[in-house]
Amino acid sequence: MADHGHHDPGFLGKYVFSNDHKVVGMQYLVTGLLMAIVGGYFAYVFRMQLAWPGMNIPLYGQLDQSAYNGFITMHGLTMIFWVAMPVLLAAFGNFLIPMMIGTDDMAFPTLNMLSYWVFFLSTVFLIASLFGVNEFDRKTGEILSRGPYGGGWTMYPPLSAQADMLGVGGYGAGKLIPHLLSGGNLLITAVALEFISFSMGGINFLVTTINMRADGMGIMDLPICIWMLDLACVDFMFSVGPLIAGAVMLLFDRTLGTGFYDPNRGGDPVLFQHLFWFFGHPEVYVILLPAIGFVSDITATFARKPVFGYKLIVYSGIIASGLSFVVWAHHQFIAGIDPRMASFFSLTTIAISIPFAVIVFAMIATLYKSSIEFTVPMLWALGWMCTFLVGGVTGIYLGSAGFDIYGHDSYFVIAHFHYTLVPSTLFAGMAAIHYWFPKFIGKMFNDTIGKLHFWLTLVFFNLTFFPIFFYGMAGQHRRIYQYTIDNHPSMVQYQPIRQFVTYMLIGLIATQALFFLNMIMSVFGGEKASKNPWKANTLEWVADSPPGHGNFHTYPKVYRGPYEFSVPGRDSDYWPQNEQ
Ligand code: HEM
Ligand SMILES: [Cu+2]
Repeated sequence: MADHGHHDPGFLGKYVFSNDHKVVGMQYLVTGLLMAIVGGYFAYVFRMQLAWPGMNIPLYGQLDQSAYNGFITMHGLTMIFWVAMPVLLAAFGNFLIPMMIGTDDMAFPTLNMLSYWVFFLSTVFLIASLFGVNEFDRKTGEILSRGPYGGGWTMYPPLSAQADMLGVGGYGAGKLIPHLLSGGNLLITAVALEFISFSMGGINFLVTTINMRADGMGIMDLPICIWMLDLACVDFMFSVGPLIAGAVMLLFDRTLGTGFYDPNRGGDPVLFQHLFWFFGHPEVYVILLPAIGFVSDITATFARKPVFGYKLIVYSGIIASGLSFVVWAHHQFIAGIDPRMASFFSLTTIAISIPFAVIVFAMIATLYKSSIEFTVPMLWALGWMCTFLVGGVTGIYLGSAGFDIYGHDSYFVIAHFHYTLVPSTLFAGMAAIHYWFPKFIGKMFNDTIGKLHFWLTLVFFNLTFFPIFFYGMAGQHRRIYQYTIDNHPSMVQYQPIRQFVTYMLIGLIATQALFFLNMIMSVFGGEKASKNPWKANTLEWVADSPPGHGNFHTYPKVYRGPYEFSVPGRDSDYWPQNEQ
């Protein structure tokens, strides 16, 4: 605080290699938003192929089958690891944790900076993997074709472990290099770097919350949003180890010719599925939990009511985080697991829906009999509730093995998880951006453009993804290049729906231009934000907008919980945590 800011760090130190948590947060946010454009572009290209097979796609050209596989793989990976996680967890974790607990920075600011730059490096590897080596001449080492890895975002063996597809065998040592630079190897490296980066971030988040809370702030005075960000870190850090081990073994299978996963070499491909989903399921909560946190906080502010059941929400979050480690095999019901195991995982999966249902009901109870202010962040928060509900409920269907044996790998699954991920990343992410942007940039957004952006997104999102449930139920299999009379005769009739949802996707993507426009307009010409434009209680609103280096002029003291709205007998309808 007092000792901050008396030396001039220069441009590089201030904006590039800064260890100020707000700059690191902004770096994550900007990288995440740019990657959203990349991920959205992939989706546009492969959806165009599905709607009008073989067409010359504007802004791309003709998409051949292996590029199609590459694009669906890269879309999934990019959206989950380079958009949802950096925006929801890393950007907002960085912005909010120190400010909401009333301190000047993270516990380990240098580690924090390093976390971003390792993430940046992972992004470079991800982009490089788009141009990875597909085929090369084993004798001369000459590269014959390039392209992204196309084995799906889960990278299941045996396909992903097949060394000979990649050129292993019969090459001289000098010809090794092109093979090592295959899209798959670059991708595994990118994901590994990303995990290192998020582990550094996660340690920082937890240590900061545990050790650096303002005077008087007990853990039950933390905003729900901080609870959820931290639980997401716990989920991430306790689940990522097995996947890292699994990924190293996969890399060995691909490069050194080991046989962990390849049955021809004595391995077991299902082992990878276990290692992947032991991480993969908690990972979906790494994305969901921050979203729940943002929505809870924003709902309370604009309902002008205390969050209903603070403890209930916190405990439900803890229970769900714990349970998230014992549901993973619901992704493997058709992998030949023992039916008794399948029953166990069905039960745990249905059980885990209970805490989430509790949380959503608590949010609805917060809204009950309140006078809602329909601001732009509140609209996004309400939008999250309505849309996520569809994703949560369809998850319960899929969790019962009997249904999933039919539904697995169909477009029903695609529709399910887009109704969980898009609400959490786009809706809750937009809620958070619109709510906290005035604090971090010091400018307000334009309300009219904000509302237009919200309503158009809501309509286009539903029209893009809801119809997919129908052909999913009809049995349309995912990861297919085109549905022809020869390969999928019963699916040909759905071509008009495939075209419709593609038009809607273009609408959805185009609508996002409104957001970028709004952001640019408000940065350069927006109305100046006051310290506490929404009249909220949490500590970040005590600081200037935007907060200077060190955040607060003096460390705030905390006297009460974060949600004391409409307290009877007070003149104002809010009561900041730091006011006596
Ligand atoms: C109420 C909670 C949820 C339940 C009960 C649930 C259940 C399931 C089940 C059983 C599957 C496997 C379907 C199959 O492959 O046959 C699945 C797939 C999936 N779910 Fe959920 N889910 C829930 C929430 C979420 C959330 C919050 C997210 C993300 C934020 C999510 C993301 C996914 C993804 C990405 C897949 C597909 C993975 C793939 O095969 O590529 N789910 N879900
Ligand atoms: Cu799962």
